[in-house]
Amino acid sequence: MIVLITGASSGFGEEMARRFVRQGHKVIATARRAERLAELQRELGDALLPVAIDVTDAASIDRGLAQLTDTWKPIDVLINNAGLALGTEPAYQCSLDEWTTMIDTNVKGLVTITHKLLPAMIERNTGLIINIGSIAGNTAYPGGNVYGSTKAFVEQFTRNLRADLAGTGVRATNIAPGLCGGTEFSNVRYRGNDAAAAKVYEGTMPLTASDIADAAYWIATLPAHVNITHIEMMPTCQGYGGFTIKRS
Ligand code: 8X3
Repeated sequence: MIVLITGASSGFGEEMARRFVRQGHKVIATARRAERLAELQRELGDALLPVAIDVTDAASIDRGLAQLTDTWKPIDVLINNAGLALGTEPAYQCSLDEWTTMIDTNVKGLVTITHKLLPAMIERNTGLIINIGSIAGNTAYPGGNVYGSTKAFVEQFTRNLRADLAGTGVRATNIAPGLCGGTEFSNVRYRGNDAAAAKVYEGTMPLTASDIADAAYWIATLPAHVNITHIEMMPTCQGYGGFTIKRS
Protein backbone atom coordinates (compact mmCIF):
# COMPACT_ATOMS: atom_id res chain seq x y z
CA MET A 1 0.00 0.00 0.00
CA ILE A 2 1.01 3.60 -0.50
CA VAL A 3 -0.18 5.73 2.40
CA LEU A 4 -0.10 9.52 2.49
CA ILE A 5 -0.19 10.93 6.00
CA THR A 6 -0.62 14.61 6.84
CA GLY A 7 0.90 15.95 10.05
CA ALA A 8 3.44 13.13 9.99
CA SER A 9 6.20 15.04 11.79
CA SER A 10 4.93 14.14 15.28
CA GLY A 11 2.31 12.40 17.38
CA PHE A 12 -0.29 10.20 15.67
CA GLY A 13 1.07 10.92 12.20
CA GLU A 14 4.62 9.96 13.03
CA GLU A 15 3.51 6.78 14.80
CA MET A 16 1.20 5.78 11.94
CA ALA A 17 4.10 6.32 9.50
CA ARG A 18 6.25 3.96 11.60
CA ARG A 19 3.46 1.36 11.75
CA PHE A 20 2.81 1.27 8.01
CA VAL A 21 6.50 1.29 7.01
CA ARG A 22 7.40 -1.43 9.53
CA GLN A 23 4.59 -3.57 8.16
CA GLY A 24 6.11 -3.32 4.67
CA HIS A 25 4.12 -0.42 3.19
CA LYS A 26 5.24 2.84 1.63
CA VAL A 27 4.47 6.15 3.32
CA ILE A 28 4.41 9.67 1.95
CA ALA A 29 5.01 11.63 5.14
CA THR A 30 3.81 15.21 4.88
CA ALA A 31 4.05 18.08 7.33
CA ARG A 32 5.34 21.63 7.47
CA ARG A 33 8.46 20.72 9.45
CA ALA A 34 10.76 19.29 6.75
CA GLU A 35 13.64 18.65 9.15
CA ARG A 36 11.43 16.41 11.34
CA LEU A 37 10.35 14.46 8.27
CA ALA A 38 13.99 14.04 7.20
CA GLU A 39 14.75 12.64 10.65
CA LEU A 40 11.86 10.17 10.28
CA GLN A 41 13.23 9.10 6.91
CA ARG A 42 16.67 8.50 8.47
CA GLU A 43 14.93 6.23 10.98
CA LEU A 44 12.65 4.38 8.56
CA GLY A 45 14.56 4.43 5.27
CA ASP A 46 13.46 4.86 1.68
CA ALA A 47 10.01 3.36 2.19
CA LEU A 48 9.21 6.76 3.68
CA LEU A 49 9.10 9.73 1.35
CA PRO A 50 9.23 13.07 3.15
CA VAL A 51 7.24 15.82 1.41
CA ALA A 52 6.96 19.26 3.00
CA ILE A 53 3.32 20.33 2.77
CA ASP A 54 1.33 22.93 4.66
CA VAL A 55 -2.27 21.69 4.34
CA THR A 56 -3.62 25.19 4.98
CA ASP A 57 -2.05 26.35 1.71
CA ALA A 58 -3.54 24.82 -1.46
CA ALA A 59 -0.48 25.87 -3.51
CA SER A 60 1.80 24.09 -1.04
CA ILE A 61 -0.30 20.91 -1.42
CA ASP A 62 -0.04 21.20 -5.21
CA ARG A 63 3.73 21.70 -5.03
CA GLY A 64 4.10 18.68 -2.73
CA LEU A 65 1.93 16.39 -4.84
CA ALA A 66 3.75 17.51 -8.00
CA GLN A 67 6.96 16.05 -6.51
CA LEU A 68 5.53 12.53 -6.54
CA THR A 69 7.05 10.30 -9.19
CA ASP A 70 4.87 7.71 -10.93
CA THR A 71 5.76 4.98 -8.43
CA TRP A 72 4.46 7.13 -5.56
CA LYS A 73 1.35 8.44 -7.31
CA PRO A 74 -1.16 5.60 -6.82
CA ILE A 75 -2.07 6.53 -3.24
CA ASP A 76 -4.14 3.80 -1.59
CA VAL A 77 -4.70 5.44 1.78
CA LEU A 78 -4.97 9.12 2.69
CA ILE A 79 -4.74 9.75 6.42
CA ASN A 80 -5.99 13.23 7.22
CA ASN A 81 -4.23 13.58 10.54
CA ALA A 82 -2.99 17.19 10.53
CA GLY A 83 -5.02 19.13 13.05
CA LEU A 84 -4.82 21.04 16.28
CA ALA A 85 -6.68 22.47 19.23
CA LEU A 86 -5.94 25.94 20.57
CA GLY A 87 -7.23 27.00 23.94
CA THR A 88 -9.86 25.87 26.41
CA GLU A 89 -11.39 29.26 27.19
CA PRO A 90 -15.13 29.85 26.87
CA ALA A 91 -16.22 31.07 23.43
CA TYR A 92 -16.64 34.67 24.58
CA GLN A 93 -12.96 34.86 25.57
CA CYS A 94 -11.39 33.18 22.55
CA SER A 95 -9.13 34.67 19.92
CA LEU A 96 -10.62 34.82 16.43
CA ASP A 97 -7.15 34.17 14.99
CA GLU A 98 -6.94 30.90 16.91
CA TRP A 99 -10.44 29.89 15.80
CA THR A 100 -9.47 30.62 12.20
CA THR A 101 -6.24 28.63 12.52
CA MET A 102 -8.19 25.57 13.72
CA ILE A 103 -10.75 25.91 10.91
CA ASP A 104 -7.99 26.40 8.32
CA THR A 105 -6.16 23.24 9.36
CA ASN A 106 -8.83 20.87 10.70
CA VAL A 107 -11.50 21.69 8.11
CA LYS A 108 -10.11 23.56 5.12
CA GLY A 109 -6.81 21.66 5.01
CA LEU A 110 -8.56 18.32 5.33
CA VAL A 111 -11.08 18.98 2.56
CA THR A 112 -8.49 20.55 0.25
CA ILE A 113 -6.16 17.56 0.20
CA THR A 114 -9.13 15.19 0.04
CA HIS A 115 -10.48 17.09 -2.96
CA LYS A 116 -7.12 16.75 -4.68
CA LEU A 117 -6.66 13.01 -4.08
CA LEU A 118 -10.18 11.61 -4.25
CA PRO A 119 -10.67 11.75 -8.05
CA ALA A 120 -7.61 9.49 -8.65
CA MET A 121 -8.96 7.00 -6.10
CA ILE A 122 -12.30 6.95 -7.89
CA GLU A 123 -10.53 6.49 -11.20
CA ARG A 124 -8.61 3.49 -9.82
CA ASN A 125 -11.77 2.32 -8.05
CA THR A 126 -9.82 1.73 -4.85
CA GLY A 127 -8.80 3.86 -1.91
CA LEU A 128 -9.34 4.68 1.73
CA ILE A 129 -9.59 8.03 3.47
CA ILE A 130 -9.01 7.92 7.20
CA ASN A 131 -9.90 11.17 8.92
CA ILE A 132 -8.73 11.84 12.45
CA GLY A 133 -11.68 13.30 14.32
CA SER A 134 -12.19 13.48 18.06
CA ILE A 135 -14.70 12.65 20.76
CA ALA A 136 -14.98 16.47 20.88
CA GLY A 137 -16.81 16.21 17.56
CA ASN A 138 -19.60 14.18 19.15
CA THR A 139 -19.74 15.51 22.69
CA ALA A 140 -19.79 19.16 23.72
CA TYR A 141 -17.68 20.27 26.67
CA PRO A 142 -16.78 23.69 28.10
CA GLY A 143 -13.90 25.19 26.13
CA GLY A 144 -14.41 22.79 23.22
CA ASN A 145 -16.18 25.44 21.13
CA VAL A 146 -14.50 25.73 17.71
CA TYR A 147 -12.16 22.76 18.16
CA GLY A 148 -15.11 20.44 18.80
CA SER A 149 -17.03 22.01 15.93
CA THR A 150 -14.21 21.35 13.47
CA LYS A 151 -14.20 17.73 14.58
CA ALA A 152 -18.00 17.55 14.18
CA PHE A 153 -17.35 18.67 10.61
CA VAL A 154 -14.84 15.83 10.22
CA GLU A 155 -17.44 13.35 11.48
CA GLN A 156 -20.19 14.54 9.15
CA PHE A 157 -17.85 15.01 6.19
CA THR A 158 -16.76 11.39 6.58
CA ARG A 159 -20.38 10.21 6.69
CA ASN A 160 -21.25 12.33 3.67
CA LEU A 161 -18.24 10.90 1.84
CA ARG A 162 -19.69 7.45 2.53
CA ALA A 163 -22.98 8.61 1.06
CA ASP A 164 -21.23 9.60 -2.16
CA LEU A 165 -18.75 6.72 -2.24
CA ALA A 166 -21.18 3.85 -1.73
CA GLY A 167 -20.80 1.52 -4.69
CA THR A 168 -17.29 2.72 -5.51
CA GLY A 169 -14.19 0.95 -4.26
CA VAL A 170 -13.28 3.92 -2.07
CA ARG A 171 -13.77 3.78 1.69
CA ALA A 172 -13.91 6.50 4.35
CA THR A 173 -13.45 6.32 8.10
CA ASN A 174 -13.48 8.75 11.00
CA ILE A 175 -11.29 7.75 13.95
CA ALA A 176 -12.45 9.79 16.94
CA PRO A 177 -10.03 9.48 19.87
CA GLY A 178 -10.59 10.69 23.39
CA LEU A 179 -7.89 11.45 25.95
CA CYS A 180 -4.59 10.65 24.28
CA GLY A 181 -1.20 11.41 25.84
CA GLY A 182 2.43 11.40 24.77
CA THR A 183 1.96 13.82 21.88
CA GLU A 184 2.24 17.60 21.46
CA PHE A 185 -1.56 17.96 21.34
CA SER A 186 -2.04 19.50 24.80
CA ASN A 187 1.24 21.45 24.71
CA VAL A 188 -0.07 23.16 21.58
CA ARG A 189 -3.54 23.58 23.05
CA TYR A 190 -2.07 25.28 26.12
CA ARG A 191 0.22 27.36 23.89
CA GLY A 192 3.49 25.95 25.25
CA ASN A 193 2.46 25.81 28.92
CA ASP A 194 3.88 22.33 29.47
CA ALA A 195 2.81 22.18 33.13
CA ALA A 196 -0.83 22.80 32.17
CA ALA A 197 -0.50 20.23 29.39
CA ALA A 198 0.94 17.62 31.75
CA LYS A 199 -1.93 18.19 34.21
CA VAL A 200 -4.43 16.94 31.61
CA TYR A 201 -2.98 13.43 31.93
CA GLU A 202 -2.25 13.43 35.68
CA GLY A 203 -3.40 10.21 37.34
CA THR A 204 -4.65 8.72 34.07
CA MET A 205 -3.51 6.09 31.65
CA PRO A 206 -4.48 7.82 28.40
CA LEU A 207 -4.55 6.40 24.90
CA THR A 208 -1.23 6.65 23.09
CA ALA A 209 -0.34 7.40 19.48
CA SER A 210 0.44 3.71 19.16
CA ASP A 211 -3.19 2.85 20.01
CA ILE A 212 -4.38 5.17 17.23
CA ALA A 213 -1.86 3.65 14.82
CA ASP A 214 -3.20 0.18 15.72
CA ALA A 215 -6.72 1.29 14.78
CA ALA A 216 -5.62 2.95 11.53
CA TYR A 217 -3.59 -0.09 10.52
CA TRP A 218 -6.47 -2.46 11.31
CA ILE A 219 -8.92 -0.34 9.31
CA ALA A 220 -6.55 -0.12 6.33
CA THR A 221 -5.91 -3.86 6.23
CA LEU A 222 -9.53 -5.05 6.40
CA PRO A 223 -10.94 -6.75 3.30
CA ALA A 224 -11.94 -4.29 0.56
CA HIS A 225 -15.67 -4.83 1.14
CA VAL A 226 -15.48 -3.67 4.79
CA ASN A 227 -15.82 0.03 5.65
CA ILE A 228 -15.44 1.13 9.24
CA THR A 229 -17.36 4.40 9.09
CA HIS A 230 -16.76 5.69 12.59
CA ILE A 231 -14.70 4.45 15.46
CA GLU A 232 -14.63 6.22 18.83
CA MET A 233 -11.77 5.36 21.15
CA MET A 234 -11.31 6.27 24.80
CA PRO A 235 -8.90 5.14 27.48
CA THR A 236 -10.68 2.99 30.03
CA CYS A 237 -10.32 5.79 32.59
CA GLN A 238 -12.54 8.09 30.50
CA GLY A 239 -16.33 8.21 30.18
CA TYR A 240 -19.22 10.60 29.50
CA GLY A 241 -20.43 13.39 31.76
CA GLY A 242 -23.88 14.80 32.20
CA PHE A 243 -25.44 18.13 31.26
CA THR A 244 -24.41 21.30 33.07
CA ILE A 245 -27.07 23.31 34.87
CA LYS A 246 -26.04 26.67 36.34
CA ARG A 247 -28.38 27.54 39.21
CA SER A 248 -28.80 31.03 40.60
C1 8X3 B 1 -8.80 15.18 21.73
C2 8X3 B 1 -9.73 14.75 22.77
O1 8X3 B 1 -11.08 15.34 24.84
O2 8X3 B 1 -9.20 16.78 24.33
O3 8X3 B 1 -9.42 15.49 20.54
O4 8X3 B 1 -11.18 16.91 23.01
S1 8X3 B 1 -10.31 16.02 23.76
